[in-house]
Amino acid sequence: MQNQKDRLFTMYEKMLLIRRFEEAAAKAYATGKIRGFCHLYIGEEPVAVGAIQNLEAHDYVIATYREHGHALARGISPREAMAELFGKSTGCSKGLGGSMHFFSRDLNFMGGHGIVGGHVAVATGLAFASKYRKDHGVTLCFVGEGGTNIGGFYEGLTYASLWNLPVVFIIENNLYAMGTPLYRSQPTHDLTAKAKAFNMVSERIDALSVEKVYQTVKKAVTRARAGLGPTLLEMITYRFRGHSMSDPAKYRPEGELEKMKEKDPLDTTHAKLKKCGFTDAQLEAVGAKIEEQIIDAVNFAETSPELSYEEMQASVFA
Ligand SMILES: Cc1ncc(C[n+]2csc(CCOP(=O)(O)OP(=O)(O)O)c2C)c(N)n1
Repeated sequence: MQNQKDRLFTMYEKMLLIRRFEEAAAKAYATGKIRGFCHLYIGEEPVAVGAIQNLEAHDYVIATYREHGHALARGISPREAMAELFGKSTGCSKGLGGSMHFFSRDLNFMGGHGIVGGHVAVATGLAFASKYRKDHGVTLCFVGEGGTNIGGFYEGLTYASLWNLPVVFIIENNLYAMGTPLYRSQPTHDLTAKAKAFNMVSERIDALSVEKVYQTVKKAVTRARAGLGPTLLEMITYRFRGHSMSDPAKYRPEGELEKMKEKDPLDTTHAKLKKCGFTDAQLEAVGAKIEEQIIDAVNFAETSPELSYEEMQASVFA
């Protein structure tokens, strides 16, 4: 088991990998190498990293279309992730899914889902499978705050609670559902209020600290693994970019983004690591290693072949 200091270093490394991956994806998108939808996770890194750090190999992760970060945190390689964005056969979904549909059966990473909130019911099914097999597996389900207004969310939470399933629902509340701010779409600002209807344990936290996310999810995962049932967590976070690559994000109040950037979780974690005794050289070395990994991932994606017509056809039901 890692001590607290080393765990923070590991989580910093993962957050930095996600940040640099997303920056490279934005660049490739701007030059037309990535097409279709592309939703970046920049600013929200502590949520996926802190949460997934708690998992074992037989646990499940399921997420929305903003899932590049969760996939990398779960262990999908930057090469496979970038190749998926480029639509290449070497991608984690063979280039057939693209940005919104990362998938890995080996890593129990069950997507990548484009239908807002629909995957919450799938998460409940995954947790049911773990309980049925009695393997003590836990499912982490990530959903946006907008997704909590959707029918699938209520269906998923109802059965998770009724059947006491080992699942942790994590609301990634980044304050905007596309361009709609929270106050225009939700009658309550405390989304854990929704847990009461399902008699479910809940907690709401400021998710700018990766260590805080880790500790909060740890409690919920421990409960789930012990057969004590589901938890609903609300994590207050912020996305630094628009909803997708085609959104200039003009709907934010002036100065909000700049204020949030002053609390950039990567900067605060970097500062914490220095306080813990990590040297500039150590932190620069991790940055350099990640830069190399990202350059390698982009080269790999660029030079990988596309799927053949026959291979594509084999994936189509007619
Ligand atoms: C069922 C459904 N309705 C609408 C959409 C269009 N849509 C895509 S993303 C989105 C906003 C979702 O916001 P939120 O759940 O808060 O997640 P975020 O993008 O902020 O991470 C909407 C309405 C969709 N994909 N699926």
